[in-house]
Amino acid sequence: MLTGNAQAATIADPSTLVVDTVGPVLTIGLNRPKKRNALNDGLMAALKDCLTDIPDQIRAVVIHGIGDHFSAGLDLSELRERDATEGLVHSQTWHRVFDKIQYCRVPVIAALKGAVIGGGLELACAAHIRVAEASAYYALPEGSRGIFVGGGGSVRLPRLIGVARMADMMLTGRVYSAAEGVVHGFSQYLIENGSAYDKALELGNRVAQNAPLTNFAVLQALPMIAEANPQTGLLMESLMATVAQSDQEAKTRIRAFLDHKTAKVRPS
Ligand code: 1HE
Repeated sequence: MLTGNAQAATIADPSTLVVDTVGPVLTIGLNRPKKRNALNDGLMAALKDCLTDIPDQIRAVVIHGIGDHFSAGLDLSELRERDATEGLVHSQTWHRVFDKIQYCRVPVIAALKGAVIGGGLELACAAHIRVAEASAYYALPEGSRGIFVGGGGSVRLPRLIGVARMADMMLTGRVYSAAEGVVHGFSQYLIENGSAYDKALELGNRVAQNAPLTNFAVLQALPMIAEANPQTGLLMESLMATVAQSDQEAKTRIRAFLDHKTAKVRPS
């Protein structure tokens, strides 16, 4: 039986997000700058609602932080009140919210700056692309707070940076800079301060131009293929490739290339 605290987790607080539409991109700003965008129950419920009802015309999502930081992670003032049962419910609630990012219909890009800590890092890990400005830094202070990651971090982060690096972060409190982060897989992009949002928007507009089936294959099939045993993975790949190339959109795009009507692939 859930107690009052666990049930309260489902009440969304819309003021904790700033949501906007920029062309085909939905932008979601974490909006608790005075609390360094710490993730409280109201924000998590609002994020879930926002990701559940993505309008049809949206082709990409950008998640960013309002203020100087992406997110300081779990709102520790709420943690104080939970017992074990509520803690389990809370963790699984976070899993469901971050699953909505990972399994979103459209690519999700996280624009990172300042603190990307604990649950904030877990949120970023669920996105498909991470863009970090030079100010971004990554930490998992759960170890020193006597807790453990609970938002899918132990599943997603080792796949990006490795178990040993994550264990070191949790055991010793090691903090990685944005420059180190791009080398070790925390982010795919490293850019100058003040430009993470614009870069994420640019990438959002870029991925919005892809064939929807390509984005579907990359978001839904690729991660499962990568986790499957090789024989299963190869079969899944063949099936996905066959479905994608039989789509009219693919035929149109390949025809355009053969007719010299599309840009060539050049070094950037
Ligand atoms: C918070 C939180 C928070 C800030 N929960 N209130 N996360 C952490 O352990 C990170 C804790 N936060 C920090 O280390 C620092 O706040 C920052 C490095 C992120 C920013 O420092 P600074 O000097 O810019 O700000 P500040 O003065 O420390 O914080 C401003 C306010 O935000 C202050 O509240 P105020 O009422 O005194 O103004 C802080 O208490 C508040 N604040 N971070 C609650 N996290 C699913 S499991 C996931 C587990 C985790 O995420 S553990 C990691 C938690």
